[in-house]
Formats: sequence, structure tokens, C-alpha cells
Amino acid sequence: MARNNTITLYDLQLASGCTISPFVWATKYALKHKGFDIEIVPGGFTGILERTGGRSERLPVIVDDGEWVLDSWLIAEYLDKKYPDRPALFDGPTMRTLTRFLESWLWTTAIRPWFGCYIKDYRDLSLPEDHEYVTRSREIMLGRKIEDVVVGREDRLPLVPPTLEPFRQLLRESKWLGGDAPNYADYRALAIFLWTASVATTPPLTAADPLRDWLDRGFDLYGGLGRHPGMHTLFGLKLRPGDPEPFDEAPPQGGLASRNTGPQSTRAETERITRPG
Ligand SMILES: N[C@@H](CCC(=O)N[C@@H](CS)C(=O)NCC(=O)O)C(=O)O
Repeated sequence: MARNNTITLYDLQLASGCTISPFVWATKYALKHKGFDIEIVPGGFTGILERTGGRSERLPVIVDDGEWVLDSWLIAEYLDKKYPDRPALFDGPTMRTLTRFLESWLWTTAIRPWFGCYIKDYRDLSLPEDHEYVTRSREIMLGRKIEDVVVGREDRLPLVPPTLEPFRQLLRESKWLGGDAPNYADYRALAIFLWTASVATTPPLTAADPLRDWLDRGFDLYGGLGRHPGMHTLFGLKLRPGDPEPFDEAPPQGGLASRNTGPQSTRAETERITRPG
């Protein structure tokens, strides 16, 4: 049982002290959701193995009254199993599967292109002792020099917001992914944007993006958990002539977006799709 209601979390931080890792962000929110206080062990990319007494090369890691748990997903499962009387992170096995799908879609759609736009900020904002390791490891990962990867990002950044439309549609219908209250699906998705805010020295989303409401509420949770002074604003991307529309103004119609409750409910759509010319 967590002593003094406190769980120790090994953080992965930038020089400003703000968390960079999306996995650590999701874990911070999970611990707060379960009602714990967090004792942070600070640090950056180098020396993780030493800091964790040889137990892990990756973060997050938690220690709960002497019990070490590695891996953000396993930590969330551990917390629900060990503390079933506290608010649940997961709402059954289906939620696990769908959360993994949503997260991997967000990694492909958002993190992958943003990584290529913000990797230089990511390296430059890291702790001075991490620069060499981050440069070397990320250049191997990307197969190119960091400086070359970010060239042309002003042309690529405007292409990302329109691709997030399916996620916006989801949040048009529901206050949180978890319904009336956030759950682990919200935290995994928020973590993508918290990572982005930790490194984005130029904003990735337009000021009027409808995702802003969910994002602001998410960053404000638990006394402003996502509001570290080292974070950057996500909003304010300036579009240039020829850039695509960043989001749909009108709600989606028909098909996926409406419920068939009889001919009355589909008549307008039928007229629209059968009208000649
Ligand atoms: N499956 C792990 C992944 C953790 C992970 O990859 N963490 C990265 C940060 S995003 C890390 O520790 N990186 C250290 C490094 O790059 O050396 C989890 O969910 O916790």
C-alpha cells in the first residue's frame, strides 16, 4: 500500500524540468486519477539505468512502497489491479484494445510528422548532458542529420491539423473519451499533445482548433498537471495561401455520423444523394 499515499515516479525531463516522454505524461495522469501524490525523481535521457539501480533503460518507472513497476501500460494495469477501490483507469478489455488503436493512430497521424518538425527543439531543449546522446540516437533512428530532418517544416506543419479530423469528430460527441469524466484513453491521447507542447517552439495547431476545448481541460486537470512553465502553446499556427483547411467547420452528415431511426431520419440525405446534377 502506497506509504503516505505517495508513489515515486522516475521522470524524463527537459532542461526546463518539464516532462517530455508521452509515456511518463500518461503515467502522471494515471497516478493522479487514482488519487496518489507523486514524488518525482528528476532526470533526463542519460543515466536512466544508473538512476533506477540497473532496473530499466526506459521511463517511466514507479516505486510503490518498495515495489518497482516498469512500463507505462503495465503501471496503469498494476494501479487498477492493486487499487480496485479507487477510480478505475480501464473500463474492461474492449477499452484496452480501442485505446491502443487510438493511440497508435495518433502516433502515426500526429507524432510521426511532428517528430520530424520538432526534433531539433527536442534535442536543443534537452538537458545539456543529453545533447550528444539525443543527437546520436535520434539521427540513427531517423537516418539523417537532425538539421536536415527539420528543413521545410513550415510547409509540413499545416498538413497535419486536417488529418486529425476523425479525432475531432469523436470529441464533438463526448466531453471526454471516457464520457462525463476522463479515463486512461483520455490520458494516453492527451500525452501525445503534452509531448508536443514540451517541444513545439512553433505551434502545431491553429488558434481556433476545436480540439482546444478538450486539450485545455485536459492540461488543467489535477491542478494544472499539464501546465509546466517549460511547455509551449499548441495554438497559433499561421496558415498561408494554399494551405489546406485545418478542420471542418460543419458537423459531419449521414453515414457514420447519424442514426437511422426510420425513413424520416434519412430523407434529407436521400434527397441530397439522389438529386440530379
Ligand atoms: N513501453 C514503454 C516505452 C517507454 C519509452 O520508450 N520511454 C522513452 C521515452 S518516450 C525512454 O525512456 N527513452 C529513453 C531513451 O531514449 O534513451 C512504456 O510504455 O513505458
